Amino acid sequence: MSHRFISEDHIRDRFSKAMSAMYQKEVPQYGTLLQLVREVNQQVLAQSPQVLDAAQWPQEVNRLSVERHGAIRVGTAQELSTLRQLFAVMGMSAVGYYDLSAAGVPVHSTAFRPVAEASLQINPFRIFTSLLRLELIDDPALRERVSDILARRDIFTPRLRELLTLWQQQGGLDDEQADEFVQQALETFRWHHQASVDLATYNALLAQHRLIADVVCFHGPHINHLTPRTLDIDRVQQLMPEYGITPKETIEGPPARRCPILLRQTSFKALNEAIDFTDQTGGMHTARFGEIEQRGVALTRKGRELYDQLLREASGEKHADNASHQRHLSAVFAAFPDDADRLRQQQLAFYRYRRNPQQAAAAGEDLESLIARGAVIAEPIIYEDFLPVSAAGIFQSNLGGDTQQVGSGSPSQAAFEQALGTTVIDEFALYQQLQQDSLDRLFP
Ligand code: OOG
Ligand code: NI
Repeated sequence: MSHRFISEDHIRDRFSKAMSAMYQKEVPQYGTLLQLVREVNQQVLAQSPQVLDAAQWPQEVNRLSVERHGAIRVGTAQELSTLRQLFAVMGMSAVGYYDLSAAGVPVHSTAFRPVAEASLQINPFRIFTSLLRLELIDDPALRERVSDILARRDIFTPRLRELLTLWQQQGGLDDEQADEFVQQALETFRWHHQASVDLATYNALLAQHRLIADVVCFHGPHINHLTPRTLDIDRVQQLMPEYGITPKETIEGPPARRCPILLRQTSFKALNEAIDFTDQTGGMHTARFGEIEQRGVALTRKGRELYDQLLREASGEKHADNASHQRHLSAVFAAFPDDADRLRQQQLAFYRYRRNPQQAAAAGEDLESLIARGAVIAEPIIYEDFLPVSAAGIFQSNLGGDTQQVGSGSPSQAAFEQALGTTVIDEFALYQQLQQDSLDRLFP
C-alpha cells in the first residue's frame, strides 16, 4: 500500500521543523537568531534577488526558510549505526568523513543529509554527527569506565525501535506512523538536565576533555546547536549584539567574496546550564550554543586543495578581532579567482547548467560560447557539507576557553565506517554528478 506512505523527504521536513520548535523552547536565543536571520535574508533578497537561482525562485525561497543543520555527538558504534537507520527513514545518508582529532578533538564525524537534487530542494536538513574515539583517552582505567557507562544506556525509545522495524518491514510509514516516528526520534535529541553519572565521574571525564564529559555523562546525544542559513553573515554578525547575542570573535571559513565559496560560519557562546548528578549534587555544564552559516559554491578537489592551502597560509598570522582577521584572509585569498567564468574554466567549482529559454542555441555550439552569449546559464551548485577546520574552531569556541587537546590520532575512516555499518558517500562525487546531470540534460 505504498501510496499511503509519507515520502522520506516529508518525514525529514516534519522532523526538522519539530526539532527546531523543540530547540527554540530549550534555547530561546536560538529563536532570536532565527528571527534575525529571517530579517536579514528578506533585506538581501529585496536588494539583490540574483543571489538565488531565478529559474527556481519559489523553491529556493522555501528551501532557505526551512534550511538548517544540527550537530550531535555519540559514544558507541551501536548508537551510530542505529542513528544511520533512523536518518535513513528521513532520506538522509552519511556523506563525507571528518577527522577532528587533527585539531585535538577526540571524535571523528560524518554528515547525515539528503543527496538528491529534488530532496535538497524540499528540505536540505543535515546533522553533523560525531563519534567519540575512545582510543584517544590515554588513561586505561578511565577508558574502561567510559565504555561501561556507555554500555548501560539506550539513547532510543523502545517505540522508536519498533517503528524502525516497521519501516523496514513495510518499506515506509503512513501519516500517523510518520508523526509518531518524529515524536519518538525527538526524544533521542532532547536535553536532560539530569546527568547519568555522579559529580566525581563527571569531573574525571571533564578533566580528560570537556567533550568526553558531554558525550558520556547524559542519557542521550542532546542536539547541541541548530544553524539557520543566512545570505549575509557579516551583517548578522554585526547585528547580533543589538539582539542581545554575543557572537564568537571571528567568522570561520573563507572571507567575503563576490562569488561566495564553501561555507562561512559564526556562533554564539554555549550556555552555562545547571545540571543534577546522580549523587544529589548540582553543577553546571556548557554544551549548547547557536550558530549561523552562509553557503557558497561547492569546490572541486582542485578548488578545495587551493582553499586548504590558502587557509593554512593565512593561519600563520593570528588576528583576534574579526575585522583584521577578515582583511588578512581577503589578502591571502586574492589568489583564489573570484568570478564565475574563471572558477568554471579553471575547474575550481561546480556549476549547474541550463538553457536560457529566450535564446536559441545552434547545433554543435560549444558550452563556453553558449555561456558567453547567454544561451546557457551556469548557476553555482551550493556546498551542502562541512569544513573540518571550521568545525574544530566551532567545537573549541564552545568547550569553554581552556583548549584541552588530545593527542591527534590519525584519520581512521575505515574504523568509522565499520562503526557506522556502511561506507560514507564521497561528497565530491555527488557534486560532480549533479554537474554532469545538468550537462546531460543540456546535450542529450
Ligand atoms: C559539531 C561542530 C561542527 C559545524 O557547523 O561545523 C559543526 C559539534 O560541536 O558537535 O556543527
Ligand atoms: Ni554547526
